[in-house]
Amino acid sequence: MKQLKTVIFDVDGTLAETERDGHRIAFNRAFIDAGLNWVWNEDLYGKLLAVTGGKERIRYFLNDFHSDFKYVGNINDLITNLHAAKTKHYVALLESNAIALRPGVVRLINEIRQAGLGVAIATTTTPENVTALIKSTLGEQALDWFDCIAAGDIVPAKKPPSDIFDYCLQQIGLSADECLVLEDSANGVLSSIGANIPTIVTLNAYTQDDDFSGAISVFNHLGEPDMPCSLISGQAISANYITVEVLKELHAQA
Ligand code: XBP
Ligand code: MG
Repeated sequence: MKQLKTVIFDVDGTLAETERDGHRIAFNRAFIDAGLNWVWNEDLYGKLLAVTGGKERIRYFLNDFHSDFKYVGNINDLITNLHAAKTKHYVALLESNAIALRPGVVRLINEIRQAGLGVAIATTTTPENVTALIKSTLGEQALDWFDCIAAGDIVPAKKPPSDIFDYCLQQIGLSADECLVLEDSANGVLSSIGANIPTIVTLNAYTQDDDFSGAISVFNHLGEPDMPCSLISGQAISANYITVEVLKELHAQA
């Protein structure tokens, strides 16, 4: 295994728990704006998360959960317009500091950079959402910390296909075995493993029952010095929370 050079972060569910209280709320506000009586409650949204990408998720909802919906106009235009409205609501939520980064994220990003390693992002969410999350939690200057922010429709196929990670590797000019991915979901792990990148998982309430086959280790979160993380499955670590040294150890054993 080559030396670790860059850590690639997923966004939703990994950097921050954005789905239940962020994206889901924004979708529902967009539906209200459009005069639609659709309500994605927490339980239904957990089912809809099987599909990544907000536009793709609306289409999945219509096909599999609301197939009796009749629409006179072009359904593709409806989906595009709903998603644009949703993104506006989501960005507004982030700008109101509604969403915080998960435990250990700021600490670990700083440790990675201080160790002279790179950080990058590979996500299916819309680029504006990544910009808004980083600006609202780390400050605008933090956008320059990332060697690549690969997001949304920049690639033809969203996770689970490996397109977004393949694109990210190509942009940062590194091979898969020089990198390590932090993900939160089965779709994300399928994508990063599909790109042959060693992967570690920090799961969350929506993904706790996901299949993380192929990941080196699964943890409940990254931890902090005063908030130990727990190993859920996979390779054990010698520390109580994830540090850049732990990442290097796990990467070397991949
Ligand atoms: C999670 C997703 C995204 C968000 C919604 O992305 O699947 O689609 O749920 O964002 P990741 P958009 O875990 O890869 O960060 O509506 O902008 O798609
Ligand atoms: Mg995710």
